Amino acid sequence: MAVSRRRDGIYGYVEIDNPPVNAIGQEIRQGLLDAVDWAEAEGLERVILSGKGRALAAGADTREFDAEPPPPHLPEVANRIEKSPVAWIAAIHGFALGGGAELVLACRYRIARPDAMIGLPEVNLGVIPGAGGTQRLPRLVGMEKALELIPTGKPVSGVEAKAIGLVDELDDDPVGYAEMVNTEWLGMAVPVGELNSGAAEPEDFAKARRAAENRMRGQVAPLKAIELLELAQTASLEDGMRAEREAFVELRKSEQARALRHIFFAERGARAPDWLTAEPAKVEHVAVVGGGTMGAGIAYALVNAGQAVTLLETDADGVERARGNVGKIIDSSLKRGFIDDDGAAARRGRLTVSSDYGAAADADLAIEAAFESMEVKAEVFGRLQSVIRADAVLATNTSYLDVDEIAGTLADPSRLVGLHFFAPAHIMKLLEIVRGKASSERALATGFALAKRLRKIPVLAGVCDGFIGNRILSRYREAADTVLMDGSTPWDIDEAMVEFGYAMGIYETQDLSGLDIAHANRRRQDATRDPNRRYIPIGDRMVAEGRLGRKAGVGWYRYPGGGGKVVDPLIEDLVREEAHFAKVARREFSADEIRHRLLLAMVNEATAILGEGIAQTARDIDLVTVNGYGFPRWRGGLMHYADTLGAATVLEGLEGLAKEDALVWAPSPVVRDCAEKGISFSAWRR
Ligand code: T1G
Repeated sequence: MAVSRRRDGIYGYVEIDNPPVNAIGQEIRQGLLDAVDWAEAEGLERVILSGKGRALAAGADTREFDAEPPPPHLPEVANRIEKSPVAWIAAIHGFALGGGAELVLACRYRIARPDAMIGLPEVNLGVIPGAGGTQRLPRLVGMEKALELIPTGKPVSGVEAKAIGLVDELDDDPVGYAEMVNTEWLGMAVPVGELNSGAAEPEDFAKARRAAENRMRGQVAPLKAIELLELAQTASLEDGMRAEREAFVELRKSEQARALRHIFFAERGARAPDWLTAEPAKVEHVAVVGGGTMGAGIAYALVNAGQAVTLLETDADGVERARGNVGKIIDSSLKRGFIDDDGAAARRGRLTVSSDYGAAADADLAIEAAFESMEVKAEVFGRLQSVIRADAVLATNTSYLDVDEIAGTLADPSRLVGLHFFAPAHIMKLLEIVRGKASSERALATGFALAKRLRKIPVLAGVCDGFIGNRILSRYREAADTVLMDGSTPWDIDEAMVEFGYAMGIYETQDLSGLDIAHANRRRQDATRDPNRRYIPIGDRMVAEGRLGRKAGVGWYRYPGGGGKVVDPLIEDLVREEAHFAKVARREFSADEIRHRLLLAMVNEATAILGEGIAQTARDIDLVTVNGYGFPRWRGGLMHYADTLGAATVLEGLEGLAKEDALVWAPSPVVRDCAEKGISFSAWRR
């Protein structure tokens, strides 16, 4: 890790070298400061700043953020570069993000590769640009553009950067171009800090605030960034940067920033467990069985990652439907510019759709994504194992069914693993890798290797009803339905959880997916349900009334003309009637009480999952809840949030609720254990 520097004549070359992403830690900051002194002492005419390896710099080293980062601080480095009599030129390839972009803004001149990525994404980590970004960016690209980029954290490509004036030139060899920049021209470049900061209309700031409050509801950093941009219109660079620094230091210590850093690093730490040393199968050709929504999404994710795919269906009609489903995704990716015509052709070229299982005979892996019925899955695996190579790994995408039972239908159960994708499978990053009792380590390792290839977030799960995420969701739904029966409404419950930070409440979400899915799961559980556990029938009543959700035009809400949701007073009558039949004395529930119950229900279920070894760590539960179930990212995940409450508080809350229903609210052993030991849920280990 270092900042290397060399001279060639009157040119200086300064290169940031801190693999893998040139994060700017203390050593890099010191190295840059030393390079400014060196260039001046050598009387150089220019310094060309670049990054070694894949990019210029990923930004400040966020691993330093849990404590006061050691000096020198990045604002000082940026200011020294800007004020130096030696002109610094930024030569940008790969990404220049956060502090990396702030160094670029401090340079006198900027050249980028067209495919570079430049941005100030700090709000995604719960902070704001802390080294001049909020003060220099509007001076360079104008306030309206700065209002678009900083509160959203959105990066721009090199081409877009050139178009808005964030960089001066585009070239495939930014360093080479920097060597040819005309001296007089360079001499005329005005330091960004000396430019006037563009102003914007009050309505522009109001619009940015509304956008931040809509899209990043509950988050502090985007609004603070807008405040600092507003200040940049009138304050000197020095005063503006002072205010920015104070705000950054404050935010860096905030719960939201800690939560967002937690999930950022948790996602990057999601990989095969250390004990899993088996060699994964080499996977080049994958069979996917079932070309419905899930199967088509999985097939696209695979061809998108360069894998050959044979998508199997039952008959000619099924083949056409499947081909159409994947074709729709390819066309959409094409239309949105994610791929070009050649890319689309290459993906189509890697896809075979057939009703002949023999077409998958040489597949290295088969993923079953057929109808959620044990009979169908048994039939699919029976056919697969009769044609596919004996060393091929088999996987099921089941959301709820028992992976061990499916494995039991195979001659060799050890080759089966669960790969639970989340719809849409080519977009959602979460992948629950379900370990059956018989799953071989090779099969598991193959699942993790596939996750890496697909750039998914893998989480190891044990076998239980719903694995990790769906089991927590079932408990969330049960707790919500209980509050509904006992006195609330779907919209009050949804609003309470949206205020907590969910983008959408559980009732509106269920209307999207369809009430029949949970209904089918409740029927499947009838045989094993604890007869002493209070059963909430309202969901069954809804299905009985044909209120299946958006697809039926009515569910928990009504969707007139297929449009947006509207509250439906009829629901209150249905609930009142069911409550009457159940002899429930209904009462009011405040939003706080709704949140208290629903969140404690989920935390308790999650700790039970932890205690049973279905999930390995609290961090894994955070990955699942944030990346698969809409838990607010800026709260760090369900268990990170539970740790902000503390185990003792969770225990006390559960014991309070247990007075009304001891069975449903019994604190899990892990809650008791953490409360007694005074440890966090994230520290708990089996
Ligand atoms: N600090 C420390 N480590 C980082 C890092 C960072 N900023 N960015 C990435 N890493 C690690 C990551 O944990 C992983 O580690 C490895 O690098 C590869 O990352 C003062 C305050 C740059 C687009 O928000 O968006 O500057 O797992 O798997 O998919 O105003 O990383 O290998 O041990 O993500 O190719 C602002 C955050 C910081 C950018 C690369 N910057 N990073 O994506 O690789 S705050 C950011 C990213 C700041 C200043 C402010 C992505 C990437 P490991 P990766 P990737």
